[in-house]
Amino acid sequence: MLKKRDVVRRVLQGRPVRASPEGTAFAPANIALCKYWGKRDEELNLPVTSSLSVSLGSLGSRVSLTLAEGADVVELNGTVLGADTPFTKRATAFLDLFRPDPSARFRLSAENTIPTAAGFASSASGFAALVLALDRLFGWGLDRKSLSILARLGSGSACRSVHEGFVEWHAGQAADGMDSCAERLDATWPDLRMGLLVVSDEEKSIGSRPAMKHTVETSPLYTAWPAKVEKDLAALKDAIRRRDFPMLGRTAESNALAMHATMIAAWPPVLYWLPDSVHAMQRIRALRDKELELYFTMDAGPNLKLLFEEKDTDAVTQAFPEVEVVAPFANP
Ligand code: 2P0
Repeated sequence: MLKKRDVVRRVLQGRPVRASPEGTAFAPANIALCKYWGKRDEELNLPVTSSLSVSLGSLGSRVSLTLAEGADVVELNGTVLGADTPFTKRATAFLDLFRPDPSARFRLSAENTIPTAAGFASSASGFAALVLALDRLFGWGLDRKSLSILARLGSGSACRSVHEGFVEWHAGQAADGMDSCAERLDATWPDLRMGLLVVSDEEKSIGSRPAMKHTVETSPLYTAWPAKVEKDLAALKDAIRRRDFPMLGRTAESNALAMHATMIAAWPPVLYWLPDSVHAMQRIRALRDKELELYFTMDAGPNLKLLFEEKDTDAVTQAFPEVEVVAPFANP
């Protein structure tokens, strides 16, 4: 079994280290239209299937990194965190892979521009920004493919956050995962909008990592998932190519519901939906019946991400005044 450290060695082999005083980088958050759900390798975060996402432009994470003396210091949104917080433990365990010598220490400062109170996961943008910051700090000059592979070792979906726009994460087949990386699709969609709809910002009952593993191990519906993904990926790429919004929306919504179906069929079941999540789904359906082209996707939590086009922004914000609208392809 290969370890993360072996992969880091393969990616960095022969790279000279030219440390600069500081490495700073930004990476966008991403929302999958075709989900990553299930691993073939837990250690390397290698997925069972490919997935496809859209990055959220200026919403994401900024990370600054310097080498330090004494002990690692981890700061999040201006507050220094304790050494035993989950955030610090996960960040420093990842940094262990990159210390130039065992006694080297880092000062890491992370800021999320995605609303933290909104309960939207920032581990993808966080690990992507951290890898980009490491690349700058050490002057590796890695290409996007290598950066994507390193980000995946932190969190699977982070490999998609090294790119803007529409991004496909190729599952790959190699045991060391050197072919499991994200690639930007050559397409834009300036009128595409995503609405972040917060149903609850409470800590979820089970994290996506254990939920994914539990689903693969116990859900009888999981065997249907790879075929569903294959079909949806092809449909999404076709919809993007042709700018066919109903097809994009339908496919993304159906893919998210199918992912949730696999977890609901696990035992014990994993049910992230709250009454307000279902209420929002029903309202979206009712608005669609009145000819509003509005769809949704959901991740491992109770919140919804609405999908619509720019021309329908007023109608959507009237129906959901609390929604935060994101234009993934707008220039900052
Ligand atoms: C996704 N999710 O494609 C899917 C949909 C959640 C639901 O990627 O264990 O935090 O670090 O590889 O990337 C969340 O999983 O999991 C995720 P790890 P990650 O966006």
